[in-house]
Amino acid sequence: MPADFAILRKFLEPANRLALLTHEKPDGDAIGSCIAMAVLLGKLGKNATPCLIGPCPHPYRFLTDQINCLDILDQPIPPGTDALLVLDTGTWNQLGAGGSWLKNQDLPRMIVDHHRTQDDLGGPALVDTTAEATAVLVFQAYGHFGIKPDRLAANALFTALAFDTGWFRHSNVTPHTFRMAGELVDLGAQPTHIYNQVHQQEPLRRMQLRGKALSSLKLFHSGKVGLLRLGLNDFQDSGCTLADSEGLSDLPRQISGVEIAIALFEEAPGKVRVSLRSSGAGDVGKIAEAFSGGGHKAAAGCRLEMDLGLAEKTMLQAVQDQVGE
Ligand SMILES: [Mn+2]
Repeated sequence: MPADFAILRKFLEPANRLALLTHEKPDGDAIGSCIAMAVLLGKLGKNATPCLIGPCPHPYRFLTDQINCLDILDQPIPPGTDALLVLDTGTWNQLGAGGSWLKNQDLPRMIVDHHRTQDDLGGPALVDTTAEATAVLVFQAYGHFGIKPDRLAANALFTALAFDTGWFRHSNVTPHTFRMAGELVDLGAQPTHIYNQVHQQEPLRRMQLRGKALSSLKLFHSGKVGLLRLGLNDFQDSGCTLADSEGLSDLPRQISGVEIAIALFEEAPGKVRVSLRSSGAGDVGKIAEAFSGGGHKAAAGCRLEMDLGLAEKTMLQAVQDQVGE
């Protein structure tokens, strides 16, 4: 359903100073949409501040460095704030610690989002589930108000669009996605610079951990299951923590024929974090649930209280039915 921007216009009319909130662990779309919206509201003569739940993740600082952003866990809401916009989420769960912050604010609020799941956050919502990213709605808002994104906004919108489409690889990409990307480049967006900032700033320790993960890769169940494992010593040797394992769980799926990926990360002696991915018919959410974890059909996780060796046997057995072995 196309978004009705009259609702946004009406909501914004009495507002002069807005705080823009997005979900916890903000990604490219969350941060890019907030920044582009803050620029738009500035051009409409309003004062708008992106408010993040925690510090801005490093890959996106090239954007947040160019505009005043707050960390609401650390800083108070700007005095005189008279309205709130929530971008790229519509659920209390996704707001995490920002949820109680939002509940404590006695201010009108509106939601701008593209996710299907929506709670009642206490205000009107502009939701278009057909949009590739929330940034698509923010870009349309520029059109609605007859304003052109400046270079910062164009870079922020491009970052958001690229992030939520996996750099134009995911199945949500349409001809519209490429047209919007082209328009943003016309407006000054710099895709090469963005890619370098977001994806080519890895610390050496993460690359070394990736090397260890890659050399641990093994195939099981006629090549339909790929498994990698990292022990406590692997993390210690490369100076990494569990947080550095982000993104590694996808590696086994890149092998031809692999339908289910299992990644085992030893977080403490006798404690293993399991990450599961499925690219075929298998439902890894069900497997994780059987071990008190959770997730979706294609991505899920759980924790096991056992050593790595036993965790490997346990998970290989658990996925067996899903790959028809
Ligand atoms: Mn999004």
